[in-house]
Amino acid sequence: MKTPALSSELLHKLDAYWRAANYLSVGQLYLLDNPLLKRSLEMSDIKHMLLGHWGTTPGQNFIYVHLNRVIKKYDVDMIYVSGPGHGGPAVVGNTYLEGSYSEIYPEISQDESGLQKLFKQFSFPGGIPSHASPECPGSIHEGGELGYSLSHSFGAVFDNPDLVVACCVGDGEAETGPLATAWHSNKFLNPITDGAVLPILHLNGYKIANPAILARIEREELDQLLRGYGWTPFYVEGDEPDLMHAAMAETLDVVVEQIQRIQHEDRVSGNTMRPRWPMIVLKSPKGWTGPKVVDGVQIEGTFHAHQVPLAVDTEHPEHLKQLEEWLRSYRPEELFDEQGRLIPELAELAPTGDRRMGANPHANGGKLLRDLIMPDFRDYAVDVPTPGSVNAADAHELGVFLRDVAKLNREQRNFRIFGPDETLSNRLGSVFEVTDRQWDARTQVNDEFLALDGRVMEMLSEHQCQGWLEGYLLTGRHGLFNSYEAFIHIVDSMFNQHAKWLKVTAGLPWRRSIASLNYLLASHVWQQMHNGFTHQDPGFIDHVVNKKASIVRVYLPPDANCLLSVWDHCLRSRDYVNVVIAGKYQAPQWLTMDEAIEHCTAGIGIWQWASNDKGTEPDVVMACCGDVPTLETIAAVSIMREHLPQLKIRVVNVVDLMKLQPQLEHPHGLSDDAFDALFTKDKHVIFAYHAYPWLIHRLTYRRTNHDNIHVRGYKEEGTITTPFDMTVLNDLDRFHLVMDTIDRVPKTGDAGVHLKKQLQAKLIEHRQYINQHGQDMPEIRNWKWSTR
Ligand SMILES: Cc1ncc(C[n+]2csc(CCOP(=O)(O)OP(=O)(O)O)c2C)c(N)n1
Ligand SMILES: [Mg+2]
Repeated sequence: MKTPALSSELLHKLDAYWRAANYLSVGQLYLLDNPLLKRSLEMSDIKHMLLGHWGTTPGQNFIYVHLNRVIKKYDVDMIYVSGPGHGGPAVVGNTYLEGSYSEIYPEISQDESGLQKLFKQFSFPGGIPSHASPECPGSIHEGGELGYSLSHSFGAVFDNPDLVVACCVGDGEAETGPLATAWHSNKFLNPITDGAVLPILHLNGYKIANPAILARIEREELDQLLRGYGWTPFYVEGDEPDLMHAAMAETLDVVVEQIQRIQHEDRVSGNTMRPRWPMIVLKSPKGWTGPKVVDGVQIEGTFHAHQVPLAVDTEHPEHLKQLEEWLRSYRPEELFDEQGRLIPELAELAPTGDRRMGANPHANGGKLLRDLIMPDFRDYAVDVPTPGSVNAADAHELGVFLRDVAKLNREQRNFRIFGPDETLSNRLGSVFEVTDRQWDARTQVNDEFLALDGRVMEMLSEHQCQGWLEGYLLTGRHGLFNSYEAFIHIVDSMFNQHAKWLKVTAGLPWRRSIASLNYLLASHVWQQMHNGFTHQDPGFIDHVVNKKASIVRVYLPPDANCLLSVWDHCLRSRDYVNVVIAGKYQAPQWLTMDEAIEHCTAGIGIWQWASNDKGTEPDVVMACCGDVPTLETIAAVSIMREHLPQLKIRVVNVVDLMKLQPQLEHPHGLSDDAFDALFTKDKHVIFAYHAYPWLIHRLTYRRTNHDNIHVRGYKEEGTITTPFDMTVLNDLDRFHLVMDTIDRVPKTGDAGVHLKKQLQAKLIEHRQYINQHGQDMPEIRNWKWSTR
């Protein structure tokens, strides 16, 4: 007969440890004082505002305690991801019990006074949030917004062959779109070079106020669902603690051994079949071990257990006694000594040193971060003898550079490119000269660039790409997410959460810097010839700039050399979210590499070669931001310099959008003097902008000359049409820009009136031409910059 995983002595110790974790959790929810219950509870011991979540917490405590056991038994390098991160008391309590919490926060000491502070600080002004927030050691996943636990877990194990991420998935969380498709991540995991994710689906039956779907379908259906996603589920179910401890221990031994066997077989014996990785379904009551009934209402095992199950206040004085009974049911006097320290027989159950999940360096990824080996981006320069004399596809040029980033860091295995399905269509195909898309599902003869090992991760789920990349970055690696500009909105909310995480971690000295989250949005609003209106939406920028100025950066490089310079910067930067928008089609190149470096370092500047205001105040400032608006502006300037030669024009190009904001609001912001020096205090500024025009007003509304800034941008006019017509539909084309200038600058006089008439006729000619020929007029297609 097989010996049980747990001796009865160990079983009782594990149960005691679990009781200690549960006790700490209830203490965090309720207690201001009297942390060891050395005297009877009084109303003054209770917090005035009772905040937090009990329902998920005992189950997560149970999981954590059992993970500790297998970490020790098998010496597993493991971190824990709490999908329902609202179970904050569980991760805080467990990291406190294992000692990692007090090492980071010495004032929360492992004694009675530390316990009191631990309890008080939870969900308390000046204290800590109720989730597995950045303040919590061992966390890479706050779990406030549900749905991303599995994606983060997979991101963490890519290129970490020895790491196992145990991921608690809420049965409610499992209903979210991102989580529902995250099960497929197993088709992207390389068992040889990546680690393993152990999902633990927490079937506690309920969400906030509803049953969870997966808890209300038949076992066979659930089993088929999980097996259909490629997993091998193991079930641990019940509510009787001793039986549950025995079952969980036994099951965890089986799954850990299975994970090790799979890895061993693939790594040593060269098995190449996609493994059916094990997972656990843990069915336990919501609010397990808490009050069974309160005021006649069933609590344990129902959705009523979700938050604080027992209101203890002056209106419910009788609940004070019930709370005391609940707390005493864990028998704290058997768990903590007189000084409030966990007794040694229990403390020794936790792993030690970096094996403690709260101290594992993977969960403070900056500790493991190694700089990328960077090629010299100047070597990838497009040769630009004179402005506008050559064409290139910006994203393609970047792809050549990224190819070599991938190549140079092949040994380090710390750089990956994520995207839904668009690495090729975003013109980054050069990377496939040195690597492939990682793929562990079946392959067929006509497949291209698919391999078990590859630096490119493509799954048609923006949520997965974002979640994987976040997990990858948070565990100390580098990467980028390339996507269509319109569809990056799908992850607006995930971006929010990551930006919030970065903001909070910036205030935690023990959290080390991590690589920035870099977005490359090629296939932008102005270049959607294949797709039309659905694919035309430049609003992600508007969303991004709501976040803390210390975190977000937005770049719109006008040409390939600028794009290269910007990316060199982004890949070296830390703790930011960088959004870079770039074109992918052949377009005029403006700056030499040296000029591009100077321009991008400044972030904004006057293009002297296009301007004719040398040494004087201009009559008009033609400002531009984005590759297509820059092209239209330069073309407009060439028309004006030919037809209105007396007009003094200054061209200002913006690469770094945040330059426009006041210095006080963004670290990149120009001083008012510097802004006025570029945009003047009183001249008209015709501003051609890549995205929705209102943002430029929002960024510049405090500037001296704001009343004279007239912005042209995307105003939600789109369809399948020619590239130039897209700008015409939105009044951003060269002709409109010139007509705008004529309308606003009296100095253009009769010559201006005459020119305007010609341009109006041109617009009619344009419409007729494209309707007849289906492409732009030759004078548009073949236009080149020149000043006569
Ligand atoms: C995306 C998202 N939608 C809604 C919520 C609000 N919310 C918080 S907890 C919760 C229920 C979670 O249920 P489950 O995942 O089963 O967690 P548990 O039962 O373990 O508490 C909901 C809907 C949220 N946090 N995130
Ligand atoms: Mg639930």
